[in-house]
Amino acid sequence: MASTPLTAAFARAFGAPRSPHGPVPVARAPGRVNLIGEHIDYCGLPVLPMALRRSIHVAFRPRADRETRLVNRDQRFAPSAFTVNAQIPPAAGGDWSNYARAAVQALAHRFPDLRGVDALVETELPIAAGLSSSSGLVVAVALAILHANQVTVAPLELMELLAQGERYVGTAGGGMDQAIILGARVGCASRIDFHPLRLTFTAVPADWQFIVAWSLVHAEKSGAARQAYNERTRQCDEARRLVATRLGQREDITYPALLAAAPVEELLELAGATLSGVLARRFRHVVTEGTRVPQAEAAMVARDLAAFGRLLDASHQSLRDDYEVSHPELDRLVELAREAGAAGARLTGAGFGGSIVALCRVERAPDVVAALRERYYAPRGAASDVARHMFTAEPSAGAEVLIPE
Ligand code: NG1
Repeated sequence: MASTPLTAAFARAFGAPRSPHGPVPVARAPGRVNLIGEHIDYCGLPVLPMALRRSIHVAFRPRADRETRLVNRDQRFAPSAFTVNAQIPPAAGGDWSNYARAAVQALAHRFPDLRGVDALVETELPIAAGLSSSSGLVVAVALAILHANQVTVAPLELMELLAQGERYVGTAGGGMDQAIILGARVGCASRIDFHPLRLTFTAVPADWQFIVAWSLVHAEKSGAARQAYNERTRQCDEARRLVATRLGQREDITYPALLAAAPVEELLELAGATLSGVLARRFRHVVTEGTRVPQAEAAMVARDLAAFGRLLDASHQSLRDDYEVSHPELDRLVELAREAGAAGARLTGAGFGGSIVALCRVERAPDVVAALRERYYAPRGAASDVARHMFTAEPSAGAEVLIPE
């Protein structure tokens, strides 16, 4: 690490590393692509993501006081500074540093005596592309602070702490992102169960290739998309309570318990008879997506690419029509990927813009990539930058602190 440009940039931003400590350590947090199980983590239902190789890197140095200073190598994001404590005032809405503040505040709650860090942030992840650059920043900053203070937290506890902590930014998110970013295993997708949190790994077949393609539409979670996201979490809650009551179950029954209490067909029938049109559609997405996740996991175990692809397609349709979180550009990308020979494709992440994930056999991937370049990116004037917008996704390892030699 010692001679990486990141370390050199750190020295330019904060001064050369003090001897005898030598070069600075770097916290690395990968992005993630959710394969299936979209908009159901906050309903407590399992999801199936994997980590990406593309990561956020945070080079850091412990400070002797409680200040934290952040510099981003991307100059669109202004430097920021705050004092480590359990009540950190947020920067303006949408400011990138709020994700770092979220992480530090959550840790300061748990460990009152933490010192701060000087930190230089660099990301290979496209921002607001549905690949969890925001939770990557939360996790990387958290690992930097923990390492700088020589504090350890058990992985599952840290996943939950940071999932709660990220709500600081105003999104009522589930716990998928922090869990996969911290817990991913190389070569594998992870089924994440909630309450209690648990990760179960399945090897991604070597002849499967997932392709991630950004729609060129930013899915800014700080704007209207946040409201739309939070609105859906409330709608899911209300739908669950109404259906549970109609079924003669306790109002506070969880979605997993509800799915165990009655067959999906019966739940959908009850929902149709009980809920308004919008709520019935939201409910239908949640319960059908909830059934697709174990089916997809089984298809991966059985190496049944066609079955996995059909589930991706069904998920996209449900997100588009029932959950209404797609975007015409995502629909177009999905359509083009399928026409080019993908076994299936869907929007990934929260939607409202962002990226798609498509699945094909490894040998087919060049055709799919070429078709998207020519038919999606070229007409939009983005063909020259295509490697930034579209890439093949290798299931990668979770976050870590890299210590210089
Ligand atoms: P992204 O794609 O990062 O906006 C969000 C939530 C997830 C999950 C997905 C939809 C956060 C940090 N992430 O992800 O928990 O609900 O949407 O499946 O809120």
